[in-house]
Parts: sequence; structure tokens; C-alpha cells
Amino acid sequence: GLKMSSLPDIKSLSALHSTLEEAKRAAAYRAVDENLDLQRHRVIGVGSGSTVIYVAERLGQYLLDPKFSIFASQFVCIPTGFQSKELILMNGLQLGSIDQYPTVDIVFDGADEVDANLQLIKGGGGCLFQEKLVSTSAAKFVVVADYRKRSPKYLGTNWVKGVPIEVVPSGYVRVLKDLKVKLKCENAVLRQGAPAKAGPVVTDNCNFIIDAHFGEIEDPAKLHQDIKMLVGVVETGLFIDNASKAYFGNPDGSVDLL
Ligand code: ABF
Repeated sequence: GLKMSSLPDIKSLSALHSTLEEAKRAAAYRAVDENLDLQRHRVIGVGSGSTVIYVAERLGQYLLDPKFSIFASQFVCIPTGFQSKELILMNGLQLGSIDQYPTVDIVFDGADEVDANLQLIKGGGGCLFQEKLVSTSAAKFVVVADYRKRSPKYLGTNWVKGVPIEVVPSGYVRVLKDLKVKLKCENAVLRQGAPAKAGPVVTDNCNFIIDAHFGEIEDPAKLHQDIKMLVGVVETGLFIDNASKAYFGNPDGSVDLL
């Protein structure tokens, strides 16, 4: 099969910089190298967040390497939001739209928390709707993250900022009320921008985000369904039975696989 030639070797890179950024880079490079099928994959989803930066970087390296460019030049990358679109363009990759390519071969995306069953909380960065659109359109969804994202058991253990919920602006008060009354959620807040409380964060789809705290989540599938039924909810940040595998980078450059 095909082997890496002139691409930078992640082991030597990591020995030099044992930082969180290197943990993210290690996870992203390994995830791409082990899951990208150069001969079969054409439509590649590129997610959002700070770890995916290194996914796009790695895809860009494939494009520049003469040994792989014949394959990589045929990639079309589907973004999950504005930041993701910029990443694709910055790395010289070909940008496509989910409208044009409704079937995606593989997607690489980050997560806020990953439980032992590969259920995820996403949307800390506010891009949950398009992330879910792309990841559920993909044959394979590979999560890239650093070691802090791994939850030993339940979601809601490490990620304490709540479940992100994208809502239609005119329905946000109703959703806040229903979360409290129907779902007994004691702490749900409209996400507001920096500087503190400068007004609602507006998503790429011109919606608002509510962060709803449920403590440790024993049954994420049920919670997702319950939230999704509320009038005004566009999508939840609970990604259920969606991820295929997850790569967690460690500060020493090693990577754990789930
Ligand atoms: C996206 O970016 C989001 O779903 C999630 O909120 C975040 C993870 O970012 P990072 O890689 O910076 O931790 O994937």
C-alpha cells in the first residue's frame, strides 16, 4: 500500500513540543493517516474547533506531497461552518458544499466530551447544527480530540458547560421555559458573547444557543430526543450513535484510540 514519504513524522515533531497543541496535532495526524483512504475517499468533511486545524493542515500536506497529490487533488472538502470553510481554503484544499455532495465519505471533527460508548457532546464552539448535518451524512465519522475530552463513564462529567442547544431566536424563551418545566433542567442559559453578556451568540445559521446543564447524563439518547421535541429547538449538541472512532492525543505525543 501507500506509505508516508516526505510528510513530517509526528514522532519527531512531538518529541520537540510536549504541549497541548502537540497532543491535538498528534491525534489529528494519526486520525487522518489511519483513516483516509486515498484511493476511495473523495468527499471529506472537515469539522470545527482547534483540533481540526491540524486535520486541515495534514490534508494540505497530502496535497503538497508529489507522492499523494494525484489522489489528494481530487478531494472535495465539506465545511461545518465559517471557521471550517476558512481552514479548508487556507490549506489550499478544494471547497465543496453539502448541497452539492449530500453523501460524505469521511468526516473528521472535534468534540467537547466523548463517553465510553462514543456518544458525544459537541457545540461548545457553536457549530453543532452543520456539524451534525455533515457527520450524519458521512459513512465514517472520526473524532479528533485531546486527552481532556475523554469521559470515563457519563457525558457531563468533564464538560461542565452544559449541553449546547441551537434554537430559533423567536423561540428561545419558550425553550428555556420548557427545559425547566418539562425536563426539570435547573440551569439553562442563553449563550452570550464576549465581552460578557454583550448579547446572544448568533450561529452560522442565524440562530441562538442555549447551554443546558443536566449534571451527569446517564441516557444521552433519551435526553437528546426529549430536547429535540421542544418547540423552537433546531438541534442538540448530543451526537448519538454517530461517531465511528475517537483519537485522543496526550501531551507526550502518544495517542489513545477508542
Ligand atoms: C467542534 O469544536 C465542536 O463541536 C466542539 O465544541 C469543539 C471542539 O473543539 P476543540 O477541538 O477546540 O476542543 O468540534
